[in-house]
Amino acid sequence: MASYIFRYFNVAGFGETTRLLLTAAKVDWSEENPEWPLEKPNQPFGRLPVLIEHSADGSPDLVITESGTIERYVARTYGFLPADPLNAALQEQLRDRLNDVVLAFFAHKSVSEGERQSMHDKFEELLDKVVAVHSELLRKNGNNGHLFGTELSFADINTYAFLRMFLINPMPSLEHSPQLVKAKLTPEIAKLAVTVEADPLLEAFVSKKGGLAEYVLHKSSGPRSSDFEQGKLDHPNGCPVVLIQKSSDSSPDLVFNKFIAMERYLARTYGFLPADPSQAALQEQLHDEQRGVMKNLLISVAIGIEAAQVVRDLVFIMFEERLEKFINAHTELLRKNGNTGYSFSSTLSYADLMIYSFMKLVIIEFAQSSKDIARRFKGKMTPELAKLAATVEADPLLEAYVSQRGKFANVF
Ligand SMILES: N[C@@H](CCC(=O)N[C@@H](CS)C(=O)NCC(=O)O)C(=O)O
Repeated sequence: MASYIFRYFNVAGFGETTRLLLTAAKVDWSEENPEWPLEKPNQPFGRLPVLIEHSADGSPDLVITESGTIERYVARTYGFLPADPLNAALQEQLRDRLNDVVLAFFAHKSVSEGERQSMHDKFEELLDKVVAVHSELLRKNGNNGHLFGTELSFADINTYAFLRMFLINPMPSLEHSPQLVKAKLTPEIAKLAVTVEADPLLEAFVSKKGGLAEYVLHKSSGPRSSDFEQGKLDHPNGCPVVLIQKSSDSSPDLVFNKFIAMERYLARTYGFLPADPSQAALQEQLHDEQRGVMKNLLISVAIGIEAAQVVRDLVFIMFEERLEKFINAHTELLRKNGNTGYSFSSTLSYADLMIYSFMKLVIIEFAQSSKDIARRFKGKMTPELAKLAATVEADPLLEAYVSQRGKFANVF
């Protein structure tokens, strides 16, 4: 098997896709960071990157330059680009378009103050377009975190490299880019980033160079998860959870002790509730309905054995009716959304998280305290809701949660 030397500067830049491809291809390769401009005359076109291939049979080394050419050569050789020209072209055009965005970014940095704004607008226009096109392609591909098919491809790697270049450790000239690019990320693109990083072929790369999760999982410029603390209120009747958002300046910490306010604040801040009020209300009303079911359920548990049988029966019937309505309405919603496992569109939303945690509470936690209710609830479960549970748990955004708290979807 051939081995490789990859020559580039010690930055992501035009080299990151090739590094990722060589890593994913599991070939023998090393990197050289030449002294510059001392080594400039020794490069075929006086610029980097350059790839040197030592063949296994002793034939002369192959030296190629131009980042796009190198990337395609490695991608084709190791099966990250399809052999079929049309399907390959569909991926290659994405790479060229991403490259245009990078060039537009550098162009706006290098012009005079007077021209900067219009060049910046041009860069943003190109960036918005690639974000929209990539997000649409990801949705069309079933939002599985891949742009094409179900496996890591040239297009996935390229897009991921683009994100790394702007988000992680940018060069001095990319100084303000992380906030700008981060603000434009869509859930589909964030999912691509976590999916690419979770690919075993890239394990070595990610563990050596660090991952993007911290950057892409927080789409807004709101606080990071590390800025939160879960506190305990000395509450006489339980409900001890409180969320404290620590302030980074001298302003006071923000303390929430009402579940709904807390959940909606987080959901809005991190893009799990749409900004559009009517779209958000569609999700919020589901939660309000779920609270109604929960209240009925708690009454039927609290009423205990002291109450007359007829009262207990009545309360239980009311609970079951409301529960059935709730389950049917949500099942219908899932069907209307193409039974993708998501309640709305093709990404994780507040509604998905709400119904998931409700099912978990009633089926798993009630199995300890109120076996009968847990059994009845489970009996009413529909395939659509079971799929939602599995989809939520398979979402890379919840990987850390699931690995810590276990899978609930196995119950079905
Ligand atoms: N079109 C070339 C551009 C290469 C390029 O601009 N390389 C820069 C680094 S990103 C370089 O070598 N700069 C040093 C120099 O020009 O002396 C490619 O995509 O490979």
